[in-house]
Amino acid sequence: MGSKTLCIFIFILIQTIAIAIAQAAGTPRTIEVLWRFNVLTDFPASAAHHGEFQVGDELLFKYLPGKHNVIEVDKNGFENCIVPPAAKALTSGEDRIKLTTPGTKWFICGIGPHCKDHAMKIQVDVKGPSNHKDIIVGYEYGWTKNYNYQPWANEQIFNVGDKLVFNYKKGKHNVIQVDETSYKQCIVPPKHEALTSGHDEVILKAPGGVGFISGIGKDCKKGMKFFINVGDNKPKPPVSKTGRKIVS
Ligand SMILES: [Cu+2]
Repeated sequence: MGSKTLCIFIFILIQTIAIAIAQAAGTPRTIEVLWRFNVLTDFPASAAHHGEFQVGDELLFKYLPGKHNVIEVDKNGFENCIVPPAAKALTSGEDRIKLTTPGTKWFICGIGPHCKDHAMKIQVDVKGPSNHKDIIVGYEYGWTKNYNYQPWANEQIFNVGDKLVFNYKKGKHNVIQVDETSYKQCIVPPKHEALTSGHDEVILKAPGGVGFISGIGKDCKKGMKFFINVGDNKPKPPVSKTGRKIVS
């Protein structure tokens, strides 16, 4: 391999890694909108392909300059195709609009009857930054026998909205949500719903104590159980290094 080839190879490698890191970090994206007749019906499908819109993302409206324009409006303006008197129309044909706040945004074309008769309008739901996290039970070991889950659980911080992910071989184990007594004594409650997919996700919906066990064979007695305290996700008073609350 010549040194030039090697250089190109390394260059591509670095770029690939950079893109992968950017995607993993949820870096703001630019989402193209083909701004044309019937975009109202076209857009949702192409938008769904991108997943949820996040604060920081940017919309790029593409069209032939002079043919159309882009005006941000309110809900009423969107539904009734009303161009506000003081509206600032974007007209470049490659108009970029940064989504800076969460909530619903509305855009219409202000030329002729394009909005009313040709469905040149879109609605975009922008999600705010989320502090909910995915918590993989047992890290890379997953949900398995002969792993002591309580120490693992004690190392985590659980809050309402967080998602627990149980990974295991389907059929080998399952996941049952239980109370503290059932957790301690490995009792499968008579009325229960077991998760059995092998990749089970549980969103923590309420604050307080909750336990999880495997209801198969001796799984629970062999350590497949843990009990956690779910926080309410509200800001806490500062805690000193010794773990005591600071009283002012
Ligand atoms: Cu138009």
